[in-house]
Amino acid sequence: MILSDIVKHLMQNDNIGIISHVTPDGDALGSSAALGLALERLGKRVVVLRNDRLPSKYSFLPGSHLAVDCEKAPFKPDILVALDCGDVERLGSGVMHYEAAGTVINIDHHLSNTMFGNLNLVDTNAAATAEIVYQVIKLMGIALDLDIAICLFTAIAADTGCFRYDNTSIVTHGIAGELISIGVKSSEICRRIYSLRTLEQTKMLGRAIDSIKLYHGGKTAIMKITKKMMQETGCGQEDLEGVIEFARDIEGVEIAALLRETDDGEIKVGLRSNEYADTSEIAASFNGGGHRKASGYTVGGPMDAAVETLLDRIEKILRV
Ligand SMILES: [Mn+2]
Repeated sequence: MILSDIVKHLMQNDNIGIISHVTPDGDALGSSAALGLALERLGKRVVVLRNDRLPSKYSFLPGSHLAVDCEKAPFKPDILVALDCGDVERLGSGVMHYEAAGTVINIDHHLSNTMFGNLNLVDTNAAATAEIVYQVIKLMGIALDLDIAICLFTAIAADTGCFRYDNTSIVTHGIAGELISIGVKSSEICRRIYSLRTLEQTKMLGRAIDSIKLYHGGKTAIMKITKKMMQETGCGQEDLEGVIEFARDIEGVEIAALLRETDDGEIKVGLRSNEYADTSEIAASFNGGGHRKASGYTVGGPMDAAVETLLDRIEKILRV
């Protein structure tokens, strides 16, 4: 069984690198820190390799002493564990460790995962990669402490919209219950990652909401964020997590898209659906990926052209 193979590899090797995807979200950060702390308990040499800086709202996460920039790894890992990462490109500058590592373990829950590891544990039923990391930690025989529990809980809460999305299962609630029994403050973490915003983030949210237009008889909501809006509000891309939900939450909407102009003029597109639409299909057709109800891709500009091609693609899969 792949899970026990993975545990065996982790137990038998001492230099372990953990990496996740560029522009990390709560699952990427929480899963990485949880596994890092667990392996540290076993006396392993562990490093959590970071592509991008830590978004400030996740600065409360334990395990930051394990994290370094990809370029500054203090040792060459024998094993590289990639978490929550659908393909090698998502490793960003971490690809150098991917190429150098003896064994790559790929643990993920994305439908679009390319099975790029030597050992691949991809469970698309898991609400978060952290649910799989929880199983790994348990099988290694490590008792969950409060720090590990906070990391796992944050990761799961982030990927389930604090237990609101329909990826939330009995398993999800079971794990969350155990983590709460260890001392995790559920309401505090959900507030930190979902409701708490700086004034700048709040102003940006207002402008993003203001940009929403509906198409296809109200079934598609498009939100646009320009470079200029980012400059004027002083926000960076890490300030936009969750903004797209305000488009998805509009009554009657099946597919919501957030298009953001990057500094180099590309358009990053996030997609969400409510009931039946498989957004990962749309993302894949633009060389992106993700889950059925949450996915993304990047295309060239300008913004209006990106909106037009996206609307065409969406129209083909919407039920009218
Ligand atoms: Mn995830």
